Amino acid sequence: MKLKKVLGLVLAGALLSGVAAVAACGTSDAGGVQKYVMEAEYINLDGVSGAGVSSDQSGVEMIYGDGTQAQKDLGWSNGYYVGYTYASNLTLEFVFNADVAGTATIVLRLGSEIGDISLDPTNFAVKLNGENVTYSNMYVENSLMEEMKFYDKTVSTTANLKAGENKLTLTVLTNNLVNGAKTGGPCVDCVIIETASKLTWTDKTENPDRRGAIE
Ligand SMILES: [Ca+2]
Repeated sequence: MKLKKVLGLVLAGALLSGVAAVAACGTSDAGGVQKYVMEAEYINLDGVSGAGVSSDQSGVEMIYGDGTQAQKDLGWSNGYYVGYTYASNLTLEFVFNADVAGTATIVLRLGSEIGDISLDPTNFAVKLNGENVTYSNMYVENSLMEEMKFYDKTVSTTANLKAGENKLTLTVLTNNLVNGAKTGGPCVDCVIIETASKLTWTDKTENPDRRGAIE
């Protein structure tokens, strides 16, 4: 009897915290603006050819992390991120649908393992539906792959989403970010979009498990 009561309380507590969590990541202000998180590890990485500092990786092999709690605790959204972006014209494509046209704030969650880097539109292009998003310099501090620190960088507060399909692309342009000599890019954890438009997309949640498979 006593045990049942305790269990009941624990369950009630879990339910309450569950409700709180849903509310926290749902509508965040009176204007109906919602925050959407698109994980880099769940986009279509097929055909994306990456390169690393000590090893080259492509496609889903560019995903780093195991989705562990420890990795989530490091601040990695969902416990994975995409690295090995050190190739000219490497493009990560985030495709989503908006129910209606509207404006959006776009935030990139980025890290670096190639030293402290400064990203700008000349070495790292951000485009929405083919149009350049002109952002100001993003400084990203160095960290180790296994202890990657991510920083939220706002690239636009006035992005125009169209009704229907939208495509946000991040492209590494030829640069000398690696030791002042070779093309480099950031590690990408996720993209955060805040908008009153209702966004939907399909996550390729199978991506991390496809690593190591011979295809
Ligand atoms: Ca992530």
